[in-house]
Amino acid sequence: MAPRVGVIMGSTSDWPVMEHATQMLERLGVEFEVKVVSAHRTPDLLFEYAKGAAERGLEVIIAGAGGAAHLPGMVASQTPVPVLGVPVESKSLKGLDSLLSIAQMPGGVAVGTLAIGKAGAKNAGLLAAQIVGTHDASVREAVDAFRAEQTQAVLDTPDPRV
Ligand code: RP5
Repeated sequence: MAPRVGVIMGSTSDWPVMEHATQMLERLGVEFEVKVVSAHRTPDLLFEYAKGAAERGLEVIIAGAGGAAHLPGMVASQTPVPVLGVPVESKSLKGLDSLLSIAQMPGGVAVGTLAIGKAGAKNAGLLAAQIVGTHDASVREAVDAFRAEQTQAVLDTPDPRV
C-alpha cells in the first residue's frame, strides 16, 4: 500500500531518535516512508517533498530535527497535511533549542510539537496512528490494543522491585 505517513528528518544523525516513530507505526500497522530532508542543506527537496505530500496520499508528516529546527515549520508552510514535530536532542543545549524552534510557531501555520527525543518520536508515531484511526477502524483497533496491553503491563508488575 502507498505510505500514509511520511517520516522525515534533517539528518541521518536523527535516525536513532526517529526510528522510534517508525517502530510505533510498524506496530500499529500504518504504512510509512522515511527520508532525510534538510531545511538548510536541501531546501529545494524540502519544497518538492512538502508540495507533493497531499497528492501522494500522505495523511500525516512526522518531521524531526535538532538545533535551529526549522524543518517541521517550513514543511507545514507548504502543505495542508498535518505536521507533527519531534525535537531531536542537540549536543550543546540538550534539545531545548529544538523544542523551542518547533513549538514557537507564529500563529497561522500549525505544527503539533511532541516531547524532546525518544518519547516524542514514539508519541509522534502514536499520534499519527490516532489521526489515521479517525477514519480507519483497523488502525483505531490497533491503537486500542496497544493501550490495553500497556495498561495490563503496568497492572502485572505492581511491585517495582520484581
Ligand atoms: C539538524 O541539525 C538535524 O536535524 C540534526 O539534528 C542536526 C545536526 O545534524 P548533523 O550535523 O548531525 O548532520 O539539521
